Amino acid sequence: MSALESPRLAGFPDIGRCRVMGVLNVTPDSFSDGGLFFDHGRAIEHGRGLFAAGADIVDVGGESTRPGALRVDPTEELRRVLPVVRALSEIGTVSIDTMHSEIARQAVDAGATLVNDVSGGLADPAMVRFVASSGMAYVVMHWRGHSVDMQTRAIYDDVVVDVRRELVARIDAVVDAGADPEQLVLDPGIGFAKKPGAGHNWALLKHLDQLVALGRPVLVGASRKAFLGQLLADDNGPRPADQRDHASSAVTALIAAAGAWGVRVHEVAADVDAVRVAARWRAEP
Ligand code: PMM
Repeated sequence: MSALESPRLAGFPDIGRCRVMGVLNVTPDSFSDGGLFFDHGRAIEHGRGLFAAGADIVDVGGESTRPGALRVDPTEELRRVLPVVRALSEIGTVSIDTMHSEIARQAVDAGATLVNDVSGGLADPAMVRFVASSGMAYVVMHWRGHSVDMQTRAIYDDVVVDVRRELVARIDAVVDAGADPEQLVLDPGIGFAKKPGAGHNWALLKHLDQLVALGRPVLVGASRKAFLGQLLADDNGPRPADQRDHASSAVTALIAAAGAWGVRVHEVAADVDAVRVAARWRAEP
């Protein structure tokens, strides 16, 4: 496989550039858009807007995973996401951001075509069985534990080597459960058990080639995250989440230029331009 060929992902033809996944959190408490789209009507309207702005995928989630967040009852999570998944699946490609296999199953029945599990199958043992039996495309993210105390687990000898090794272990577990490797997308889990102050996120982004080299599509969710707020801090403290979009687009261009399959972002229009720049950059001999 040449550097410019993408690995195959079940159900997703190559589009010749990094995909843009728009974030749609149907939650009251996500770190950057919490509460804005908690109402189904507003969530669906925002999802339509993300597609209109050029999103290739809209990622619908009903549980905040910001550092310190508490778990949401699965019945409530399902109530939040299902009507939104159903409505948006009629107009575009939808992924379901959940750690629960039952929510993934119902979202897939409602039209979702990608399961985005930030726990990489660790939170719900039934998830890998569902992924194997359904044949759905599945995002395996690097994860060390639930959000409530995940930052206490951000201890690494070498964050790039350790995250890569732990992701390979998750690939093995999902494939051992019967999944086809062509179902899998890898994600370094920016901000999840990664300390902004320790440089973990920057190291993973700078050495993204180490994950791309595993031969599976790589998705990265860096948009508006705390490490950018810290980079852009001034005397008032970290730059607030809703003022991190220019930096997010710069990071998107770098991630796409490094050969990522997708970026998970909030400000879709700018990031579509950024991935187009990166595609042209990569095409130049
Ligand atoms: N980050 C968040 C939620 N879901 N999914 C994947 N695959 N990768 C991520 O980095 C990721 C995710 C948290 O961010 P949000 O509050 O903006 O949704």
